[in-house]
Amino acid sequence: MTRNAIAAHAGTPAEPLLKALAVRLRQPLRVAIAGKVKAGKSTLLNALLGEALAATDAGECTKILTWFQHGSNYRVLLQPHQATAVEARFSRDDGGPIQIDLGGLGPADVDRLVVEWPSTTLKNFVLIDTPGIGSVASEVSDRANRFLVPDEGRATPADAVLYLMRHRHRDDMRLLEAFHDDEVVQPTPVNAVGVLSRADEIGGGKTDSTATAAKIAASYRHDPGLHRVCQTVLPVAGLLAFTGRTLREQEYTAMHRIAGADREPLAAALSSVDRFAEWEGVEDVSAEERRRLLDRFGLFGLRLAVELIRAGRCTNSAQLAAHLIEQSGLRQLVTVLGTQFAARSDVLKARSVLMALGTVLQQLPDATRLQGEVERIWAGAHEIAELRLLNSLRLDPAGLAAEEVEEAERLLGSAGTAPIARLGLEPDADDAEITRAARSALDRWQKRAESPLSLRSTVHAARVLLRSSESLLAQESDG
Ligand SMILES: Nc1nc2c(ncn2[C@@H]2O[C@H](COP(=O)(O)OP(=O)(O)OP(=O)(O)O)[C@@H](O)[C@H]2O)c(=O)[nH]1
Ligand SMILES: [Mg+2]
Repeated sequence: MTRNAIAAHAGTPAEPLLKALAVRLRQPLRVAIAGKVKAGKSTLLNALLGEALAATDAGECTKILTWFQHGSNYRVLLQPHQATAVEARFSRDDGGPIQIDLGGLGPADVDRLVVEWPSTTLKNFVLIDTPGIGSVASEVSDRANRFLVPDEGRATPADAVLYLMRHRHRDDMRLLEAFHDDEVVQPTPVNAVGVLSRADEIGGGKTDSTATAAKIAASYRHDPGLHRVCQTVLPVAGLLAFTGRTLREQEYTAMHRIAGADREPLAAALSSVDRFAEWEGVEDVSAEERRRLLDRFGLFGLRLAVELIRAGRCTNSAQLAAHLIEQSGLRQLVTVLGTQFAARSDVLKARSVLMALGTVLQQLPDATRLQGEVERIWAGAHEIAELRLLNSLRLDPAGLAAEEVEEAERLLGSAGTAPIARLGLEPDADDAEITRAARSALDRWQKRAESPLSLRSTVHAARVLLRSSESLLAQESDG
């Protein structure tokens, strides 16, 4: 399709754009990490990468849109506004975040940075770190807003979005709703996943914080406002995940010494950040080391590590690392990324490309034929019909009862695109069970589609679901 379009527009102003779109189809899925200022975006990105590439806390680079993509060499490109990209100098100390030299430019002069880095995660996803929305400098958040919620008619450069929220905030809701303004152009529940970030801090960093965060996230999942705009909300403590993935032997040794202190003074020291910083109770752990441990673990992480070591559940650094990662919720997030984003990668990318292609074609005088082709692809691709229905059911149940909506969403892949997930079967279901369930879904939706009593919107939804059931049956008989 893009090849046809390129041939038809050779030599016209559209050609370079169309070529760029063709390249895009061959690249990994682009996932933007968005959210308000200091939501923990860069820390989560580093946790996903397993190394500290993105700058956290202060620094100019936190105010610039930064793309992290796989490359065989280490390279940083700086793209100024309305000028050609140049290679930027960078340095990195001892596994810390990369320091990028902006060559005398300020954050406002830079459109984006592209960091190319050899990384397994980046082979599957391009990760895009966005500046905090609602930051003090309004021009910074404007830039992030423009990127995530672009002008009407322009496709967003990201195929999917992880939206970090620290607690439900009016601004979060506004932004998420803006995502949803246009079902076709903006990120929608299909490609937006909510993250209740810095989950360890919820409930004052008590050791049951993550359980509290899980409860809050579950209640968000059933919140009709949020359900409309992102498919699920997961609690994640990015800092614990990052520290777990990069834990050093000497950090374990220091935590082991701390855990060996007398119970009462230790508990008092762990009651606040200041107390821990001032505490002189362990000879071999200096004030500087304590400050560093606070940065790495957070108060909750310190308490957790002490508890685990004292209980004899972590006797080496690998075990402590594994516990931190487990508590962080990173595994669940990666699973969702895999089932919701990676499994749909092709269709999400195709969706972005088709949207962009439609926009390019609208601007050309002689494009009617190609535009017709784009529209036919839109209408004909069942995967795209599934995504659209999944989105629209969140807004309007199309005359279906609540249980039917639940079944329909699952069948459309809301909980994963594997047949077992779509049919809501147990993981050990055998082929015969899958076939039986698919056939029964097919019968049900066929009845709905053919019933003279069904509304038009119900008929439309039932037809899409019918095709989804058919393709599950076909997959089973092929396999
Ligand atoms: N306790 C705790 N602290 C966190 C967590 N994630 C991030 N932080 C801390 O929160 C601060 C901000 O984190 P960043 O990752 O820079 O947040 P950001 O959203 O990228 O911030 P901006 O880019 O400036 O908007 C840092 O001090 C982090 O150490 C977390 O899961 N738990
Ligand atoms: Mg940041």
